[in-house]
Amino acid sequence: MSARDFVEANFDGLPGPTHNFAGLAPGNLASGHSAGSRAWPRQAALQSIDKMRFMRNLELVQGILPPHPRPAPDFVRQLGLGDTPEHFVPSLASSSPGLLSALYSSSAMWVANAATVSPAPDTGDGRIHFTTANLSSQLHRCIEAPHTARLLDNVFSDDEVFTRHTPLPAVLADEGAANHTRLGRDYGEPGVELFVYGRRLVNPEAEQPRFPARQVREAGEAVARLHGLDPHRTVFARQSPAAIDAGVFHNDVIAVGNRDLLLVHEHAFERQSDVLRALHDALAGELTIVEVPERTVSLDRAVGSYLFNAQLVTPNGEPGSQVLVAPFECREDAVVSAYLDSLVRAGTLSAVHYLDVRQSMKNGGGPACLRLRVAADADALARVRGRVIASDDVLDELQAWIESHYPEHIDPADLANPALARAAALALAGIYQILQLPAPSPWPSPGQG
Ligand code: SUG
Repeated sequence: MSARDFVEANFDGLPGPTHNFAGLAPGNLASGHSAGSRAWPRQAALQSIDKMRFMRNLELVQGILPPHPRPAPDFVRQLGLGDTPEHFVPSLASSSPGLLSALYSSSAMWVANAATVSPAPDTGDGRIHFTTANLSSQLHRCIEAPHTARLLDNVFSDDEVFTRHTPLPAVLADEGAANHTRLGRDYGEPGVELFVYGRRLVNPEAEQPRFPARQVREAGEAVARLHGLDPHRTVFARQSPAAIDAGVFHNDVIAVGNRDLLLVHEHAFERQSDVLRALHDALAGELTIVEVPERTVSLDRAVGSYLFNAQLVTPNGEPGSQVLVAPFECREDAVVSAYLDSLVRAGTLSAVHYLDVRQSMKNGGGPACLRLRVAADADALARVRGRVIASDDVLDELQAWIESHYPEHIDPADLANPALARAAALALAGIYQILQLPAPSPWPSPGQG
């Protein structure tokens, strides 16, 4: 297999039937702004299907990861709440509505937070490594980790080419690939992996004045060891506290890289010039860094438009190209769209495309949040289990199922009705069947339990 046979597959998380706006994520400005407003789960999932079709038309390998069961049956049982929605939903709705909305969150759609993935050429044993993220800094997100681990165990089960690591202990808060960037001219040659963190667990820096720093440095260090990465090809960088306080809760809100190109805001990292020099040196100079100045695109504008939460991709048919897939919100911002046009004119980007993922964006998830990158060769991709590599047929079947089984809209008060939990379970069962993945266990019927 030559380095040329490697591609980057993007696995997208499908929004779930209980997608709602609950304002659960402090430091994520969009989540706060949307809190309590009406959400449109069917539209969210159809926007995701359209996105996957769009990426396939760019000749990219597209994967699909299903939504998680909600309201989180395993977690509900662990908390001693039983397992019958008709019992625990109404009682939580009155005693602990915040917990109920966490249980219902569809946040697993942002699979950039599902795991950290290192491609085979970087790892100690020459296999593709996955570490499921524990997402322990937020209640509604830590619920995801056990189911994500099970999904990755099912989909990437072939031990000849994949190695999977369980989530790190919760105290080592880890938010997965959203704080990880893999750089290198070719997907099939050893690259350099950048791990970004917000705080240290041991000898911590001063507290953030406004918003919490989610990722712990020691988590990235553990992942790098577990994946057997070469320490000379691993770089650690701390997020700038000012960026976190401006709403950069993950690094992928302020930087995006692909192969030998890194697009990064001037205020992304602490000691930014040292970080960029370390990356440049580790890649022996084979890296183009575009540092976007504050005077051209301010931090606030970057967070508002999600300019950096775009997918930087190399379509299969265009080796060497760098195409940016950005959210619609970037096109609507005259300053940002003019800036992106200038990158195309300068030849840094071959093209910029804009996508409508507004339902996800309203909770702070742009195109890049919605996907998990897995660089792999054709052999490894052929060993992926389930029907999770998107084809026209799979996407058509998913679309038809979503149109007939997803709720059109959800208001906060709807979470108190156990019928939503039943409808969500039915909708989910069909998705798992279409993707040929083991079905999550159903709720017991109302009479039982
Ligand atoms: O963790 N939003 C997610 C958005 C995650 C975006 N992912 C990346 N940047 N890779 C979060 O903040 C909002 C849920 C709510 O408020 O209902 C939420 O969890």
